[in-house]
Amino acid sequence: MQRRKFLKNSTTATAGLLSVPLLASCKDENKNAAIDKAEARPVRPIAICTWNFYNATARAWEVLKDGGSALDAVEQGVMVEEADVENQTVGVGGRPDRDGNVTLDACIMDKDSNCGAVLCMQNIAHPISVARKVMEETPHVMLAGKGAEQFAYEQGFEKTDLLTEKSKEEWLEWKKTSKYETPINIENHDTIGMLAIDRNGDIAGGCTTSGMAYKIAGRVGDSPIIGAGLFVDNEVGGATATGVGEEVVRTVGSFLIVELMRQGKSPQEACEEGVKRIMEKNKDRDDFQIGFIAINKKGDTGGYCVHPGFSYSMFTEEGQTNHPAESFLKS
Ligand code: SD4
Repeated sequence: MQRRKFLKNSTTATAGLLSVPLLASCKDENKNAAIDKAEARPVRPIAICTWNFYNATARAWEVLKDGGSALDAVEQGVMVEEADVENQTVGVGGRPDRDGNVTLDACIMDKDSNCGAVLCMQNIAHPISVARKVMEETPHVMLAGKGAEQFAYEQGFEKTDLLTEKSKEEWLEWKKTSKYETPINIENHDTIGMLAIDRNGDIAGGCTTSGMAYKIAGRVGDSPIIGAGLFVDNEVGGATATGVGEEVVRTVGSFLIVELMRQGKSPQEACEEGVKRIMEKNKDRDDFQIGFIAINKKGDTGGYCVHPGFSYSMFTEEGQTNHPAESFLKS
């Protein structure tokens, strides 16, 4: 049963033919200044993602430049990392939990605030696509564990062994001490969260991860939690997170950032405030990394993190760029 019918308006159907369509005007008198300014600007398709994932934004751009939807762009963009065995925080090749099982989390959100998520799912290489199926083919938002896996098989996904030799060897080595740490930066964090705007000016987002390495079996972080690891409001913008998910969940970080943008903050200011809120709750510790990225309806972007070392990747008609993010702590 298909719960959500994607009723496309004529703008959606024809926008791919227009070279520089304008953002649809918003009739709400109470809309904030950030949205007001957006009306005057031409839509500029754009994809941004956490970290330095050039191949992922390049794939998303392929979709966007051909007039594809932001939803397709983020799904196909993050799938690049899910398939990359060298990325040990996402999809195939992800580091396992402490029992040696790779468990994946992902969520996706579209321009109409539809969303879907899978939590703690094993044996499926592309959790983002299963999350999209949850969104489009079920009356639910989240499926977890065995139920998510079973649903994936029913939808035609194949069983895949996600534990690579490299991740297995590292896990066996880790077991000798079994010390759980959350090291800072890309050595242990390379979750991908992606946000895109398409030629219609519509925003979508996706986030996918294998979570924290050597977590307790069953642990779920922020990445598949709508509002924490990802949030999109097509009227305002989107935000997504990487880092220690427990800290992001505590402040519902991505939702917070979108709401701050709604109140008029720029994506950069909103990301900074999001990190500050987390640090205010952690007066006694700073031994973790969090990175937020955000985009508003105009296509302005921002990124901010706790420790230096986080960056985000961007693809627009001007090409690809990487943006080192400012950090709350300077060293
Ligand atoms: C989690 N936020 O499961 C994820 C981990 C992460 O890069 O971002 N790693 O908490």
